[in-house]
Amino acid sequence: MSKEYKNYIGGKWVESKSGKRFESRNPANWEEVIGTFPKSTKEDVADAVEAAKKAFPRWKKIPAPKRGEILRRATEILVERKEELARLMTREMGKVLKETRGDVQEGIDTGFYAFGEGRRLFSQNAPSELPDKLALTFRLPVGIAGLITPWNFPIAIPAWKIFPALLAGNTVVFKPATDTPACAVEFVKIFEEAGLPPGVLNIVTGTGAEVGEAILNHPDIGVVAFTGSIEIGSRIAEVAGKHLKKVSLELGGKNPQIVMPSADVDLAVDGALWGAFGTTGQRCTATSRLIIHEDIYDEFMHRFIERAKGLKIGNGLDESVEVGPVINEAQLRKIEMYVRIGQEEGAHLTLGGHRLTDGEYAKGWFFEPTIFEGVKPDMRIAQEEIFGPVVSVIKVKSLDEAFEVANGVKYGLSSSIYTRDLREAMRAINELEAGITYVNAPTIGAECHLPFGGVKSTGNGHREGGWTVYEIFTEWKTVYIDFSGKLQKAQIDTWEDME
Ligand code: UN1
Repeated sequence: MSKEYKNYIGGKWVESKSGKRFESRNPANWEEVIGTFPKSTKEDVADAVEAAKKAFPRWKKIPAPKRGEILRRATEILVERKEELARLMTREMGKVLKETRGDVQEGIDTGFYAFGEGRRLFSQNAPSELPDKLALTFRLPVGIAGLITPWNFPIAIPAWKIFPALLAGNTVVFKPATDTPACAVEFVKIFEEAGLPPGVLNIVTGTGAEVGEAILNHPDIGVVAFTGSIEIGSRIAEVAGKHLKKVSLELGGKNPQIVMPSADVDLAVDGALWGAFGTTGQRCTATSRLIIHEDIYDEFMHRFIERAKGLKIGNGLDESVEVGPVINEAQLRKIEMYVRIGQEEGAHLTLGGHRLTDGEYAKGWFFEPTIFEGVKPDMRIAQEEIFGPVVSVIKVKSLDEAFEVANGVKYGLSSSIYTRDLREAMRAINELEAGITYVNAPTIGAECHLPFGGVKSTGNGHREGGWTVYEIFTEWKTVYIDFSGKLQKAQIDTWEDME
């Protein structure tokens, strides 16, 4: 049944001033409309910013542990709704139920972590260089946070941004991806039910070109956090730079899994299957390059291809399905384009490469798990993010060559090495240019309480997750308290003057 959803601005559910709507459809069956949503404009964003601005002074004054309690209530509601939201997410976004449950769970973990952080938000003190003077620091909220999120983790990624932004005392204008607005609106309803004051969290649905741009260009938004593509990310950095906004970007990857001859091959195959084809390859942490040492190549590839052939593709609501559809037609076309590019570049298409259209697949965006062998490191299929169930396999002669290949891309999010040799593992930790390195585990599956993000063009130096996300959503205030009762001069008074 299709629902009519609205924007949530200043504690009220409202239509867009445009009067227009857009649809969200099920990628496993495009005849199913999940809901219709306001196609919002600059004016709607201005209203949301106004509401967030009005709510900010009061929200900021509530002590962080008390803000945390409201977020804990929201998280408890999320726990109760886990199954319902997971089912909605599978219908709206396509990934299989086990994974959508995991997605909601990641939101839950993040919410409880933020609740705990309400009693921490640690700052540091340092000795003053002058007597009878204290030097302290505090974290302050930035102000209004503009949060722009992707469709591949429809609850987890909004949760990563919303919970810490709110806990730190910011108010929020949230623009979810146009492919998953139902999950986003349902998530916002939970905060309303938990008693979040009006205006503290606002959602405005619509396109990047309208709503996203309006957020970027609004002078009253102090910090923008975005997860998505390099193209949009650099546009955001450019505009935010012009307006001197804080900005945090997480922009994808071309994540390698290295397999060395000493590896437990079955474990490495398990990891590669999950990393490359889990979430239909649509994670920014997905394994999109397998870098396999020549001595183990045939053994690994034989088992990997056999297992990949057996993966069950279908509607994610069927608990036995392992690989759901891709998100939409545009994404499917992009994957098809990369398959063509790979073939033209001379890579060998070992498995898959086609869209599925028969029977139950007829009305969905299903694509076969796809393996390219004979890939050279400089081919486009080894360099560019495809964001689908496509993995490029590169054969190497040594660990040094594996590092060179792994590091030879502009991205640097996640990475993995399978080896039983401690020296190889330690070298990988040192030498892989990535924000995350796994040893004997796949490139996906980061945990919410540790820093998440990447180096090089994957981001702009920030880390979401863990304690580091609070650097994004707070500003430091340094306080000096001089209780000497006289004028003391830093850098000028000597210790003899102080005696
Ligand atoms: C993403 O794809 O943008 O580490 C996030 C992982 C998940 C998060 C992925 N916890 O794979």
